[in-house]
Amino acid sequence: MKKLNAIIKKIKRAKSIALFCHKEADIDSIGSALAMYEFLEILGKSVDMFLSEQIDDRFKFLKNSDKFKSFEDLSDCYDLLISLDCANVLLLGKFTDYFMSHNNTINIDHHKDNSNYAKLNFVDNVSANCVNIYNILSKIKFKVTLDIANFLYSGIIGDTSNFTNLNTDSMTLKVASNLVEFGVNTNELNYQLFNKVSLNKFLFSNYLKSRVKVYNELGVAVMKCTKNDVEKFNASIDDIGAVTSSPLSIDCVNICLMLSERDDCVKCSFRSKKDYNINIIAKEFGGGGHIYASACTSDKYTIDEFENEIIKFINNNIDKIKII
Ligand SMILES: [Mn+2]
Repeated sequence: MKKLNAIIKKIKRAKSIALFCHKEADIDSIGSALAMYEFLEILGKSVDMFLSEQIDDRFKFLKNSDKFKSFEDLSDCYDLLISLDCANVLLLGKFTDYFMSHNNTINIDHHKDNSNYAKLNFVDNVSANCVNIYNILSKIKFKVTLDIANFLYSGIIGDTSNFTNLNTDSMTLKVASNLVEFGVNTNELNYQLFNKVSLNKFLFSNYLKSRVKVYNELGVAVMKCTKNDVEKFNASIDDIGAVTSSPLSIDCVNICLMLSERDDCVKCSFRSKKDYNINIIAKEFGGGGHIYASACTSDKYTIDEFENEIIKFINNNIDKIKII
């Protein structure tokens, strides 16, 4: 409550506020920003939202999604900066230096391994950062609008994969239930965020799945996506993310990896079933995240080398990765 009061005090004092999502922003980060944007506008603040990249097409149906600004639009005019859903300062991408050099910053996040990099840190390890935003707004008795409810519900179903991930707890469902009472159209948001695909994306996802490699003795599945694949299907980073956890459906698979070539590195995203802490693997390679969903990158290995190194590590440490 003390932290909450401090946040509200900072917000009340500020005239102009900038909101920042993490790079490769997902719907939890974007939903958090859109909800805060509307809340702060209602309070009469001058607000801007910033993204490291262009917003993903899938999120363009959301109100105000066209209001996100890019690094080039950044100026020195903000009294207060707020990062949303960013576990560490490097995830702020191009905005890292700007954020760290400002003397009035707030970090609102839900990652357990958050590095508390802002002047004021509100970190609560709930299922989605949108749950944090909801909790903040409800504690100060702010009346959530239907638009804000839509943003927050979107972030929650994003980070819980529609209430199917292991992070889905009773608080998640209670908050979601409250948001539904504000009139959220769950069916429409579910279609927009999970089921709606273009033919290309449909084919891209089937292509990646068709090339899955299973290490039977380890219970590990690996999918790989090269730059060529992305080009061939005109896919986006988010399209890769949408396929990442799919091999967990396979009965003999406990851990899955999605390796993808990026401009300057290879990224590996991990997902696991209950009883497997894949954060250990991501950390070993300089990354981070959650117990059941983590990621790391490498700028020294090729995609095949990175796969080999990670498989080697899993092979040698499977006893540590398995939660007893
Ligand atoms: Mn999140």
